[in-house]
Amino acid sequence: KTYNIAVVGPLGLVGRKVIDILVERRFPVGDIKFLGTSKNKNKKVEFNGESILTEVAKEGAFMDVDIAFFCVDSSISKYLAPIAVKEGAIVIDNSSAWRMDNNVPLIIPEVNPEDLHSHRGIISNPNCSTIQMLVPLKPLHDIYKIKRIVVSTYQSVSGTGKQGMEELNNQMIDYCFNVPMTSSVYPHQILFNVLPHIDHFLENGYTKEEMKMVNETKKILDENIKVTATTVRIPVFIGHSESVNIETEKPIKVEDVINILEKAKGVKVIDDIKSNSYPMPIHIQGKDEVFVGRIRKDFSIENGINMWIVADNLRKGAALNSVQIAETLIERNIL
Ligand code: 2RA
Repeated sequence: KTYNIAVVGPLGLVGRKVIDILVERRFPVGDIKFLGTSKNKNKKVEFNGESILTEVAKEGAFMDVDIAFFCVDSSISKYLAPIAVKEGAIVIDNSSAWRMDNNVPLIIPEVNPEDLHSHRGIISNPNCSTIQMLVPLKPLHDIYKIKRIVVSTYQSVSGTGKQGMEELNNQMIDYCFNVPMTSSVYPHQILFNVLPHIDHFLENGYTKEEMKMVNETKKILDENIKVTATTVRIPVFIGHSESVNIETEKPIKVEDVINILEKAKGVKVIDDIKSNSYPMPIHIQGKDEVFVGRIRKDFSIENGINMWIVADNLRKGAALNSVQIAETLIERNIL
């Protein structure tokens, strides 16, 4: 059996990755259409050696679609996803528009696939930094019950989209030619800098990105977990890194954590300090797994562990997770 697919926003970083990953994973695609703005109509998009022209994403475009991957801004998703559902498609949405909606499951296939059964047409893909944190924490939570998470992130500019990558690239060129750098995407220079600021500031003093990590973790893993986050943008093109500290209810040993994570689905442990081996963005680009290293005891509390988590934010943090959601829908026969 094959499924008719629409990719909404096929020219963005995540949309393009969804298209690549559908081919790579031999997803059972029947017909496929690429839907964008009227400005981007009739642009060529390659799919499996074929050149397909983009169409306009509008009412009526989803009549013959089984699964629509939405890789667009929240405002577009808010308006268009209900239309797609009404026309018979299941929407897998990458924006933050629906994540905290009680009627919309927020899914990481390795963590909470069972929540898919309650979907009413729209399924939300979590924020990239939440996804890569929860893939390794889920098997630990199942055994040791995590009480509190303290996370600091080191997020690449591709998390902002093409324009973030272009800004870092342009600042590198300006630096090389000794001309003044300009910043328009970020409030400060990103080259040679670190910005403790992702998305906008909220009234409570945290950024929206920080509160996404708090709220999404509660919705996906356990509403009783306490989470505090500091999210930071760094001058790396692809790959988000995270320093994660967990405090558990039950006693927890480093050797057991390593054993559990080595067997966990979607996780790869790289942890050998004697050979300076730990996960880094330069090595994980293009990889599907979530990489964990620097696993060590937190000596400041009774039951605590520190770890370093790195993943390709465009793949597991976005496009791959979306395609895995679609695969899980098929496996569980809930399309
Ligand atoms: C970022 N979390 O890295 C965003 C992308 N979804 O900015």
